Amino acid sequence: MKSAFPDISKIKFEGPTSRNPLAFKHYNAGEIVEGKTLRDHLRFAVVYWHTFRGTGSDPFGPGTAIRPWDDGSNSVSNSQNRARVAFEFMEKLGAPFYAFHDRDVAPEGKTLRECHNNLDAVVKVLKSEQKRTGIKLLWGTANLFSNPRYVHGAATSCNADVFAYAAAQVKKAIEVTHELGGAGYTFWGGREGYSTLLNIDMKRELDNLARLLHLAVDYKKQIGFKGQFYIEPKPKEPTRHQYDSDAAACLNFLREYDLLPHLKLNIETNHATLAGHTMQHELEVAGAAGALGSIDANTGDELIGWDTDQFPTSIYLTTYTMLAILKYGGLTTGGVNFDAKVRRESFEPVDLFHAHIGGMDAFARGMKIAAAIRKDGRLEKFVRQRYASWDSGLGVKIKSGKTSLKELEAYMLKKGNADANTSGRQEFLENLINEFI
Ligand code: XLS
Ligand code: NI
Ligand code: NI
Repeated sequence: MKSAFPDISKIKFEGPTSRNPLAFKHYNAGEIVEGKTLRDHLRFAVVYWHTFRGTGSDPFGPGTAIRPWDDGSNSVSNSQNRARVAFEFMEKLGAPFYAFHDRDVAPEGKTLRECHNNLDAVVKVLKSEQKRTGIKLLWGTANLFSNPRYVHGAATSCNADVFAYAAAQVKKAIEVTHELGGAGYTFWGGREGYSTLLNIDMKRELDNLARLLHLAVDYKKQIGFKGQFYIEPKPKEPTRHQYDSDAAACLNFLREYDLLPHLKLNIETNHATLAGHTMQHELEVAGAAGALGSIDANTGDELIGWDTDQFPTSIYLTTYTMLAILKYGGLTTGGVNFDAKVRRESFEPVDLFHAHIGGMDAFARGMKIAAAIRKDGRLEKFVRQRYASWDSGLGVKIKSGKTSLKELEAYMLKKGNADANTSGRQEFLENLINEFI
């Protein structure tokens, strides 16, 4: 096959003093941090939908991206060729994983059978390219939102036939993910939400959403797929309210429908901020529930109120993200998945390299900084000491559940007033973080 990136060779680590834009300054894949290589900690993944299907179109104009390898047709052969290009890109970049929707990799057919056949034809190429390069599938998913049949949602559609179509698509997508040895499978809400409550039976829609997930859990067991299932929170866009609005809402939904043992969360930075939270907050909520699975690494724009899916370059963001991830035991099945796209103005193929190199370097730095903060220990010690009253005497008694309002009243009546508080030291802690950035 003719190279799609003839002027670009394998991206190498050249260290922080390098001025080569096509080299890593911080991501040294084999470097050991906290007992593991950066490659194994970060598990970087390239997303097929933005990187190989993104055109740069926006609501005000068509695509601008120059992709010389793509003939622009919706043919299976163009899709197969694109798959080979994707692997050339990932190989040169040194990304160990990728992720896709069924409809990113293969063209939609007129019937479900045609869709299945198209997908199979491209999966063949993906499989052989995985074998050739050693690049693995982080997760697969089904696109249950682009086709007009999903106008009212997929699992939450008012049309039972649409639920059936979605179920069939999920079944097939899980099968191909399994065939490709995928480490996981993601459910993102697509159009599972509403634009107005005037036409919505919310209870029925939520019941149906849970029903589809249960069917998927059953099927996964049936075919012996061992990958991790994820649910990806997002509060709005495309609908005004997405049911999986944030980590807490997802956890509540999963608990209510007995799904929590079967799904973890895939937390996306831009979705966190759209929900009015920080990434750090969402990671804490997921982590505390034992449900932190994977991350969609990107960032929003502070001045634009939608999912701009930009590549993450803020060292503060990556540091706080890695602090939370390390605190909860690191990424195991999940990864740092760049659900991010180059700007419409960045239309050349080389921009795809700049974007991913920058994101990988930002995360490698965040990882090393987080590890240094943890090794230093002052931050952790401060938090531990802040809660010291819970580790002895009265605190232990309250925690053990062996007390009552009456007893606590008697204790305080005798004492007269609570012990004095100590300072929260926010500024001190912010300065401490800056010592490492
Ligand atoms: C959209 C989501 C989507 C999921 C995969 O906002 O981030 O890209 O990650 O369906
Ligand atoms: Ni995402
Ligand atoms: Ni998103």
